[in-house]
Amino acid sequence: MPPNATPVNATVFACGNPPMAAEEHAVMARAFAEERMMKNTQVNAEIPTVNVYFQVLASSEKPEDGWVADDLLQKQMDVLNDNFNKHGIKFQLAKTIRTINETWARGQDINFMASQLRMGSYSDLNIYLHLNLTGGAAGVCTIPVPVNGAGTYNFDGCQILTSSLPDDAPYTGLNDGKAGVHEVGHWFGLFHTFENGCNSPGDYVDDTPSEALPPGRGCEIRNSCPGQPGNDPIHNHMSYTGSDCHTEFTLGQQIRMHNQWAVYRAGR
Ligand SMILES: [Ca+2]
Ligand SMILES: [Ca+2]
Ligand SMILES: [Zn+2]
Repeated sequence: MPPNATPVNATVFACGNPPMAAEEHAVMARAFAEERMMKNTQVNAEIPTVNVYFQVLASSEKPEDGWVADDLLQKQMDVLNDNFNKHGIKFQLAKTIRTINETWARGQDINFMASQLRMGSYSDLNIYLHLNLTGGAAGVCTIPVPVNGAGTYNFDGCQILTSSLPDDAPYTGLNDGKAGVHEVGHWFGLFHTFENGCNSPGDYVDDTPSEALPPGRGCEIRNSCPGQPGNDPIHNHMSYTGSDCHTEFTLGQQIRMHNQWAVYRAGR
């Protein structure tokens, strides 16, 4: 392979999602206030089994060029279900689409890519698998927004590195599928637990302790915001600690995901 075709084997978890924008602050503040008023009664709001479209972007039909085998995709499905089922969210594989396109496999021109490839409705999840992503991220994903024509709709979905899939060869790297779990958390309207650093209201979720921005790596217990209650949420999927530390969503995040689904994705 030419030098620029070497797949990125991410070993440190990082995500390409930017800090919360001003309009997102407004949306989250409203959700936060509404959930408090409802006293969390919508925790069991039904989410139908979510269809997953895997969009495999490869530079050739060789496995090392991103042509991911079905069993590996099934393992990623299993990791998603293992981590979301306990929160009332289930996934089923709808279709796998494999596309040979060197540019897209390298994470370039992805808006045009999505406009060409995205499948299903706004309640269906497209997961794009790339050899590289901009800035060395392991993934990036859209958050739910009001559907306003094909423009917003087409760009909806998650991008993750092929090397973050839960397996070894030929894609070494994170190897646990947790990057996918984190990105799908964004797809359901969750933000990073270090949003706003130590400043209230943090990520607008009550039961995720604040952590400094950016949080430290590694799974050791720490308290980067001593002025705020609780130790850092090192085991939270929406933290940056390291995907091997990531084991949980909180009840508050579960409620947020269900409510964001009901507001933005259900029936759309
Ligand atoms: Ca919080
Ligand atoms: Ca603290
Ligand atoms: Zn993220």
